[in-house]
Amino acid sequence: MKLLLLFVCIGLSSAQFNPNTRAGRTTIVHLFEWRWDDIAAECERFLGPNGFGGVQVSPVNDHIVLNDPWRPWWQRYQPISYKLCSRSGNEQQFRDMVTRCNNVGVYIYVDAIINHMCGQGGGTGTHSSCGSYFNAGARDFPSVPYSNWDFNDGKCRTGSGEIENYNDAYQVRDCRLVGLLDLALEKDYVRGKIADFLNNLINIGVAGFRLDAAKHMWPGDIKAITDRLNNLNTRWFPGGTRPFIFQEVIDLGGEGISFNEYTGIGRVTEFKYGARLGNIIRKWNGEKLSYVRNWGEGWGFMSSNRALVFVDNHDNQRGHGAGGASILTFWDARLYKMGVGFMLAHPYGFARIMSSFRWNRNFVNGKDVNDWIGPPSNGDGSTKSVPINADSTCGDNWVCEHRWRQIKNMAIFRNVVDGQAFTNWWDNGSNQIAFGRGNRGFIVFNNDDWYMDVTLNTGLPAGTYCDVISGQKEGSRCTGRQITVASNGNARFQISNQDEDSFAAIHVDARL
Ligand code: QV4
Ligand code: CA
Repeated sequence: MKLLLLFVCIGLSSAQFNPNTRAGRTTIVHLFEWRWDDIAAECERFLGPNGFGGVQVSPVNDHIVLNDPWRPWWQRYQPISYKLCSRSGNEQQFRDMVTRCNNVGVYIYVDAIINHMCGQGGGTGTHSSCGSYFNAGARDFPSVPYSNWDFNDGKCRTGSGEIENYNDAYQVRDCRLVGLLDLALEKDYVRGKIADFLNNLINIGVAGFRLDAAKHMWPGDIKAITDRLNNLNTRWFPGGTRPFIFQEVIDLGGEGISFNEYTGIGRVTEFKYGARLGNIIRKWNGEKLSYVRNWGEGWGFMSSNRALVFVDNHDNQRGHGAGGASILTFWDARLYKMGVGFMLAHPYGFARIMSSFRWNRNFVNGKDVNDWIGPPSNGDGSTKSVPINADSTCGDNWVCEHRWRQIKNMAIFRNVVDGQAFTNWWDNGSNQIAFGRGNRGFIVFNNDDWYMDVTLNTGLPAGTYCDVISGQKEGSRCTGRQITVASNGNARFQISNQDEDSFAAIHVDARL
């Protein structure tokens, strides 16, 4: 009996590391600032048919509405209550989206802002997405309700009440992050309000949560809240399924707080991943692509089964958060596709693809002063719908990286090779590398400034394969490069550094 109990406990706790994606689906997409109606349509017309596992959505709850600057994207990181209305839509639209996406096997992961409410300078009134009244100065949020008993003002020991030193774990947790009113998460009442908010979302059908600003919450408080969460809705998930938890903890090393304080609760964002990959692919500081032979734990990253990995995120693609100038984004499209292609081919971590909107950057002294600009919107501040062009790209300044052929095909590649070992490594000692995933997939990169012409052992069965980067398999033909694998598994790869994309990938589902 004891053994059984032990297994049950391990089963319960370990399940929060499991993304809960449908079998054979390995990747989620952050549809940043998309409207619920558009996400539902995208699940049915694109994400389901192409095997994506899920969508991270922008914060779903009542948030402050700001006019100065005009409706910045970050207003949604300033909660006013836990009612489900935001710039992306109302509760009914949210419910419809979850049902429609779940029904095609694309699950929903909510960006949960539970460390704080709005900025201390948020003022008084009903300037919120649900029209809820609040008074930031008085810590009064009647639509929850929260009052000044529910905030950390008295607990913070810095003069300003704000975080002043990231090496002091107490400040980082108990003081205000950039002026955001810090919730007293040790209080049963506050934990209860947050658990109710998240359980309401679980009952609607969501599969898990991104815990925003997790570094600013005591691990014990987070655990006390996640332990109160219901199992997922059995309309779509097996009985006893625990919500997937991934915590935003920026840890590039050298701070007072470390990621491993959180890896017992759920997965953690591995920010070292994107920061180092950007350096390598940009070939900065003498970094070479051949160095990634031991990529993952070998580079000091957290264990693969605790890591949530990404090339860029909504913060560091615009200079917020961590990573700096090395971060690859859609603005550097050719390098970005290599970075995302590498992430999706390599077995380390659970992968998230960023899907962005374009804004008119304006660099002043090296900083983009337009980093606040919100999504494509109409004159009244409402967010524009996402138009899909005939060539399957998106219009109206929605970037839709997830729809780029190279990225969509690498998401499929990741599904095809899921569970297969990292094999058949080759490198030229510089920036040309290749590796396989068991006998189901193989990828080759040329990031040197010269032509690449090599014959490599792919580990794949003999046949004629379509390169899914320069094209794809359509019917009985390849629209791009064709690669012939001989009976001994060898194949010749000729990749020019002048090619549109200087990498090639083949897998057993793209064989003629
Ligand atoms: C300003 C001053 C404060 C002052 C305050 C008065 O800086 O000193 O006390 O006014 O009200 C916006 C403004 C910021 C302003 C703040 C509060 O940019 O200048 O403070 O509002 O009014 C996003 C944006 C922030 C934004 C915030 C709230 O990035 O710029 O702040 O939303 O709207 C650390 C954390 C990490 C965090 C990262 C950005 O460890 O957890 O910083 N990342 C997450 C999210 C991120 C979000 C938050 C956390 C906050 O990914 O998008 O910040 O929810 O590394
Ligand atoms: Ca806090």
